Amino acid sequence: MNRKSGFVALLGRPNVGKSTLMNRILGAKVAIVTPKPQTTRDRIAGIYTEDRGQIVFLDSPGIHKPHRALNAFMVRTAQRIGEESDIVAHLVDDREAGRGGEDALVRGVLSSLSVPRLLVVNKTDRMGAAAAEARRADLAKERFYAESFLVSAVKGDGVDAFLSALFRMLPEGPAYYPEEDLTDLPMRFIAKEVIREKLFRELEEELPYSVAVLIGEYKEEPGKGLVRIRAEVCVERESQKGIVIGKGGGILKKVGTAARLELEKETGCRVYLELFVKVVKEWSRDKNMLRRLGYESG
Ligand SMILES: Nc1nc2c(ncn2[C@@H]2O[C@H](COP(=O)(O)OP(=O)(O)OP(=O)(O)O)[C@@H](O)[C@H]2O)c(=O)[nH]1
Ligand SMILES: [Mg+2]
Repeated sequence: MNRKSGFVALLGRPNVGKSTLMNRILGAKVAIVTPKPQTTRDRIAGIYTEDRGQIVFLDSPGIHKPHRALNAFMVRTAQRIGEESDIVAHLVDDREAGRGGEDALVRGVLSSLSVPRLLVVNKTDRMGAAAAEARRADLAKERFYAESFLVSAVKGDGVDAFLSALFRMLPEGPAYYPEEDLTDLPMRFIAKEVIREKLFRELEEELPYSVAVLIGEYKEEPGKGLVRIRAEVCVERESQKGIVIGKGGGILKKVGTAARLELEKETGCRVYLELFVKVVKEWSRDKNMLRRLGYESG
């Protein structure tokens, strides 16, 4: 049998489990995951290669009402990811209507695409079989989707059936990436994301949404089995700085330790990680600042 290949977008509202599903399929952590919505901000490619061929999964920012320039960038990124894909998987979970008409926004993006759409109802472990099936049947009844699936990204249920359908639908074609690759993202980017994940998990309320990470230095010293990373944690206001640093530097220390341990595992090296907090006034509303922080979309 000839091998299949193609790009599959994972689209949907924030927090439905797009990144978790991609990591589950890859059997590795490529995308960061947190319990908070709007965790993913960029196009995150996850490369899955096996006997049947190669699928490049494109994890995307959750589609939501864009209040700030950062959010507009995120939604634009999701739209573009849909446009560069051969198949779009629309993930939903057990929550019905989204805040600010998110369901309608997702529907708008999906309608604008000409590729096959698949419905993936995720978090079946939490929903229970009957409720999950009811949700699937309800959403699938209009024939908006070519096929529909029930999965639990956390437990792995239903993921094989989803994968088999993708391989069935994709055309024959060559692998786009070497088969041992898991992503096209450089370690420098991964480091930024890992630090951001720890900040997202540690901070509350609006703070996660006011934080960006800029890697100032990423230096490998293979002779010493060492990686030196210097990163700036950018917040939007002076008042946020103290909260991110925490009493006696406690929060920043906790974030730094958690990020360092994960990056040591990832790189197989010792990691020296230095974090600094810096105020970049209202960066999330400023297009030029966004570009400087790596959120660029032409
Ligand atoms: N119970 C359960 N929880 C899940 C499942 N999949 C994801 N989650 C949880 O849902 C939350 C959001 O998961 P993510 O993978 O970050 O969701 P996302 O769609 O990538 O979110 P954004 O990047 O914010 O758009 C996390 O707390 C996950 O652990 C699942 O199958 N079952
Ligand atoms: Mg995500």
